[in-house]
Amino acid sequence: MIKNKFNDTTLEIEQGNIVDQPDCDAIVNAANAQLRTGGGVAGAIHRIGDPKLTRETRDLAPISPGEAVISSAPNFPNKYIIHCLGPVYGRDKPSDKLLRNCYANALTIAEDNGITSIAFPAISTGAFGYPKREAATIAITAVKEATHNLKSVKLVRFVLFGEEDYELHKEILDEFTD
Ligand code: AR6
Repeated sequence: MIKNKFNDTTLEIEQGNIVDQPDCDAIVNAANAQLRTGGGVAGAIHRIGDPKLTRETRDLAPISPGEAVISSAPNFPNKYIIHCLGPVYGRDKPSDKLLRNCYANALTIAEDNGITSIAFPAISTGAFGYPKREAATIAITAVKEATHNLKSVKLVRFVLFGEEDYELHKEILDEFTD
């Protein structure tokens, strides 16, 4: 795990599973527009949270690329799940802006709900095909920019499934270090 502080917020990069972040108030789902179960992150989250989770999220759907919504976190140790719809790379444009919006909107919702710690997966980099290096740069830039306005959120953790993704994020965070 590596970490870096921007303003009053610590940014952590960790290798692991998004469904196993018991010390975070909120975890983020790399959702689909209908906020249903799916593959990857959405599958892992809904396997634990359903059927209660889908009963709750179906009233919040559909959402558009870049948008984020919040639900409770049934069967999880966390208080909330924030569901973000990332852009499908090459289809939802401008992809970079839409991906940035996911992180910015999720953090705004976190602030509004008094969340102090939040864990993100690498949104759009699985089924949605976003090139990993570009996505990692956008994610870290978006969080770093958002820290100027964060009061409640003190910890933002990026949870990377694979070792390669973890190393890539570490490398990019290093580039951001003054
Ligand atoms: N914990 C952390 N990271 C994970 C996990 C996990 N349990 N599982 C996968 N990843 P994806 P997307 C990584 O496909 O690209 C779904 O089917 C994965 O290696 O979950 O935003 C939904 O229903 C990848 O780097 O999300 C949507 O239709 C990253 O998380 C669609 O996929 C994101 O992969 C969303 O696609």
